[in-house]
Amino acid sequence: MKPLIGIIMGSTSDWDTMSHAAETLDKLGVPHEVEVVSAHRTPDKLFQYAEEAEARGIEVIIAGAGGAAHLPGMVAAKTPLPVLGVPVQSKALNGMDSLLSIVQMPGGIPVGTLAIGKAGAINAALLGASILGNKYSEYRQAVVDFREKQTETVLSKPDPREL
Ligand code: RP5
Repeated sequence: MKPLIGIIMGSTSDWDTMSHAAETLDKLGVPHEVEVVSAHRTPDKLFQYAEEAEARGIEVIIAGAGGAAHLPGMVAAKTPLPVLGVPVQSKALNGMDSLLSIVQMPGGIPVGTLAIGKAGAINAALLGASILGNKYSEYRQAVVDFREKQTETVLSKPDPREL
């Protein structure tokens, strides 16, 4: 199936985090692609990816980056598609640098920014699927089912000592 969500990241070192977005989309059955696209190491590739994504059929872009994390903002500047940013936890500043770089976009070019690290990657996938769910009923249903299963899991084991 043609990918509807593009997961991109600034470096292969971001994969530990961004793999959680891909795994979540796998669970939801949402077709996606994964690629390293660096704002500062491969700037021309970044422009090309952002400019061509919509025409290739991509409808949502999830962009993860760490440190001085330009990738989500620069991609958002070059495409009208919704861009969801995942701040990767950096070693030096624990991801606060990534978070502030991604979330503090000046008015005019939004990046929907998620939490730092694994939680942000999972939620970016869920939010991406919800966005697709406005158009594709199967992905809306997949998100509803995911939530129901999550609720059942919590309710079925209320005593943490039994986990
Ligand atoms: C950013 O720099 C990447 O998104 C990554 O989080 C960070 C460090 O990259 P590496 O030096 O590990 O390749 O561009």
